[in-house]
Amino acid sequence: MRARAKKDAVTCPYCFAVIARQQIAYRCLGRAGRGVGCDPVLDKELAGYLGTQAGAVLPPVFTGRGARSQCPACSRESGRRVCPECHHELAPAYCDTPGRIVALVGAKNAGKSTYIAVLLHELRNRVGNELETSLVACDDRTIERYKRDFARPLFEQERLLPTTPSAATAPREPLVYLLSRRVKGRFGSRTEALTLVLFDTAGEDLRSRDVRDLHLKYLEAADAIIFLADPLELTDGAQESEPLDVLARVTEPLAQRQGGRIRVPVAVALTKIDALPLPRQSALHRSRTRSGALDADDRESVDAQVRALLHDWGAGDLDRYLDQHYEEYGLFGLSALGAMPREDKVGPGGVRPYRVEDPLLWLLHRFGMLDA
Ligand SMILES: Nc1nc2c(ncn2[C@@H]2O[C@H](COP(=O)(O)OP(=O)(O)OP(=O)(O)O)[C@@H](O)[C@H]2O)c(=O)[nH]1
Ligand SMILES: [Mg+2]
Ligand SMILES: [Zn+2]
Ligand SMILES: [Zn+2]
Repeated sequence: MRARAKKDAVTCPYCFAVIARQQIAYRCLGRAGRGVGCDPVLDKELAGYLGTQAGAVLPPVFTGRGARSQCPACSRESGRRVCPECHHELAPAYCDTPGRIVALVGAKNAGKSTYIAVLLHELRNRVGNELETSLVACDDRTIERYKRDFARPLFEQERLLPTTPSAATAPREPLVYLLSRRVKGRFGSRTEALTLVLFDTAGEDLRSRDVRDLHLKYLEAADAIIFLADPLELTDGAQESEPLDVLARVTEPLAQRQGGRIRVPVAVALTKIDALPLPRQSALHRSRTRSGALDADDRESVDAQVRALLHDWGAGDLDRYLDQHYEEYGLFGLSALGAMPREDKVGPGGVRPYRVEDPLLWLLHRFGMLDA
């Protein structure tokens, strides 16, 4: 397993290189604003990372020290920090408090894109207010892409999201957010953060071994994993379980690298809970009380309820597989849409999510960022 990020090391959330803090590089500000400064040139490292030269013609990268450093070519000071490996810009907030990396995976049609859209929306609004967290996008492209590919279609146009194209045909770039929170400790309060690195992976990519290796670096860098599964795939008694198959493909390489049970906590969430005929008194239908903390009793009953469902459906092998391979896992049930969609639109009541934040609350608690 990757050496746990030490205080003096930062993991680039784009290429996952582990960088000593003093090695974080700078990009010259160029001629922006005032006259003097370097001309833009093709940045080969960044172009390599992006897979295209578009957006990679920029003022040069240089090494230095401190929060700001002087460009050796033009003498202009710059505080714009970049990864020394892939040259992607690193947000100042991320350099200051690099959070634990949370990765998200799931099979095709598991509900990943919808979940990403709704989770971020909730963290911005209701859940963010309740927990007093702040959510900051770590780069401009994250902001643009979230609006264009997720928020606008789902919330404004109320259309379902299209199938995510494979990484083999479309460039793959994560949405990177820093979710931070003031945590009171014995010696005053401090800011702690989770870095949500959300690759909206195409489910089909995790099925092919080749492309899955692309995601391996991502999974190896993760401090926590959220695994989404479509319960309808588990209930239909198919002899080949797609969710388990994908989970195994994700788990095998991690297990091989580190030997023994995997220590990274994994939150396994059944999506589309609204589509299940559940008894009224089900914990999954009960709304979580909004207390600004993790409700341990509620957590236990949801975990137990999902486990019971899995066993009822004859999908107990998923539970056993998790137990064999992970030291710590939590079972969750959630609904991003809150109701069955009609054709390509969300239900008539709009997007009414429930329990989408539960896996994150558990992880926040797990990382000492939230009381129980
Ligand atoms: N009932 C219900 N259906 C949902 C929910 N979330 C997603 N769905 C359905 O599942 C379909 C797939 O959701 P996506 O979010 O696109 O799934 P994905 O995992 O991104 O799929 P790929 O990109 O193809 O891998 C949607 O078009 C909806 O029909 C939910 O909360 N409730
Ligand atoms: Mg998708
Ligand atoms: Zn990088
Ligand atoms: Zn310069």
